[in-house]
Amino acid sequence: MSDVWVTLEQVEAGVHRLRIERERALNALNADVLDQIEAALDRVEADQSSRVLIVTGQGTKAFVAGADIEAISRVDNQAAARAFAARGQRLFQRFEESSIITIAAINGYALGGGLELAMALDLRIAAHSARLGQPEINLGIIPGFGGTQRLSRLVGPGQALWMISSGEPVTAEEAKALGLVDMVVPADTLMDECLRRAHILAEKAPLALAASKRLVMGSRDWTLESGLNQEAEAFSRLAVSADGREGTQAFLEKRPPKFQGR
Ligand code: CO8
Repeated sequence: MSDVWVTLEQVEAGVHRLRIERERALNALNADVLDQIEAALDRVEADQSSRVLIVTGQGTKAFVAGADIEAISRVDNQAAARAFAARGQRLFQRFEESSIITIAAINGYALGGGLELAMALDLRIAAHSARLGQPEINLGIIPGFGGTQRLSRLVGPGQALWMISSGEPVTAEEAKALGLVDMVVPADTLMDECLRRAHILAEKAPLALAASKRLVMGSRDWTLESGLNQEAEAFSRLAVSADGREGTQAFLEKRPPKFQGR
């Protein structure tokens, strides 16, 4: 049996925390770690009550310092390299396609495949001490788990090209200014802030929560016309859903709503 490098715990109703626990290699991603992340995601998705997933790394030094360089160094043919890249890309895409809202708790270095994982998650909250970058160029390679595409969508092509072609990392504050992370907090309050946000989300009407993610994230790829059509369609379904009726009625009756996910 391989080592256990990923743990999953339910921290409150609807909220799970996935932790990559390979601290001695700064939580670097090898094939086993990717498999274990996927197995954890399967478990979260199989649980109908899941609303939010927080992803973080073990220790105070790294979120994830990249794909495992030792494993990359052993790849000796193009097909295997392509398969490894495709493996990571597919997995990270699953986080985006999930109806569960995902939060990256960036507790330290988020480099290479680590930044690529964080960028595939929905919200990014970083500790002041975090450093984020795509240093693959220093290894003679480029990002292969989605970095060339997601970084440019988040920070624009000029900054993305600078980060990818120079390999220079940015501080958490710089990442915030670039729109690469949503919030920067002291390291010792990082998990509390993520849990606070997760709690707020987990109490919302589940169908509206999932629709919010699908529509906002989809807006990156759709035309405005298509996005507006999809918004109106989702709005119309939610407006007459049981939770839509309950939410508006509860407001009028000045009481908290009781949402049921239908
Ligand atoms: N892979 C494997 N091991 C790693 C990695 C990594 N990405 N990062 C750190 N480690 C290991 C180190 O080798 C070291 O191990 P040991 O103690 O056995 O020597 C241990 O973690 C601690 O690291 P350091 O001693 O280097 O710690 P420092 O504080 O001196 O430095 C750094 C921290 C700056 C984070 C440094 O470790 C570093 O530069 N790491 C590599 C960062 C990097 O280049 N990441 C990109 C990797 S490539 C990638 O992600 C490609 C993604 C797409 C793949 C597509 C596949 C085809």
